[in-house]
Amino acid sequence: MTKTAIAGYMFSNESPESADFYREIVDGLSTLPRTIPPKYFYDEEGSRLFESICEQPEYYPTRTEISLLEKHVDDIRVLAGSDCCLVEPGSGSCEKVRLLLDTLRPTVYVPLDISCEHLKSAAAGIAADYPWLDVHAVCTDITSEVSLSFIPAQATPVMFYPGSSIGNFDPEDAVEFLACLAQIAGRGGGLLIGVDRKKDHEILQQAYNDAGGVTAAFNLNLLERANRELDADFNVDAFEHFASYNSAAGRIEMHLISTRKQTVNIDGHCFDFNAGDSIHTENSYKYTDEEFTTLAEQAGFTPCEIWSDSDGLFSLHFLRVS
Ligand code: AVJ
Repeated sequence: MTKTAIAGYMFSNESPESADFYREIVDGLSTLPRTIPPKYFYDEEGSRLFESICEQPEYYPTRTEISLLEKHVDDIRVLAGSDCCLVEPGSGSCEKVRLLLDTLRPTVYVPLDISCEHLKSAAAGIAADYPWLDVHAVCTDITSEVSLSFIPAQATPVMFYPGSSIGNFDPEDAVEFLACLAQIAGRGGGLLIGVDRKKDHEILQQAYNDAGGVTAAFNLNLLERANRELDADFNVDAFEHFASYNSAAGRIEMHLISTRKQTVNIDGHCFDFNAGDSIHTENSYKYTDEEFTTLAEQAGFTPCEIWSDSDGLFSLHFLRVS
């Protein structure tokens, strides 16, 4: 683990990224259905593409959540309390938290992310723009164990998990992850979380098949990344982006589909594909408010407040550890 500290800004690195990518891609392609975990989308290029997805007209979650945060920041402040420590797992570009900082005035802001360079620059940007704020960034895989022993004892931890990233977990795993957030926050701690709602399938379909092809590029970047970082020889032109709503499961599924019969080599491992064979790269579950509240209750949270937009596309929940 490496640590870098300047006044008011601290960075810790706990991420052994590349080795895990190699193991998980080889394991994921060795059994059917073939899978690659979505956390590997977010290398530098993937993080950049994700930010571009958020600006696409079809991708409503980001702008809808931003307007909810802006509209309800005073209510959020009341629920978060006057001495909170804001912890953001999967902080990405640290943009949304800016909507909260001036009003919440947390003692410490703790962004956690798997993409180290992206995290470093985003966290340093926050430290520079909010000189009164202590920023302690930790580069880590948030699905692994995270210890935040440096959080001041008197501060109330408030976990901030925007973007409906909870949708990447299967419901049982979501409960387990939420229970980890409850554990980090501790009794009386808070959780402010964005959840994408179930809705008209056409709206969902378009949000994951934008006309600009950015989501397709984001999906295909997984293969480019394997070629860049591992000794892989994916022919990226021989795979196609596919995203569709699976209404039985209540989730958008993203796949990469082989357009022809081909063999891919990854550092001596061979993987055969027929035309039409899929690599399942992401699930994005959609929840009614009732469904999500039930999951959160199973994880040890008590619901406090739910905000939604007038079209009912997205919901923002504040919960407290029971
Ligand atoms: C970051 C997981 C919330 O599921 O909408 C966007 C990722 N994938 N477009 C989502 C994503 C394709 C996004 N999350």
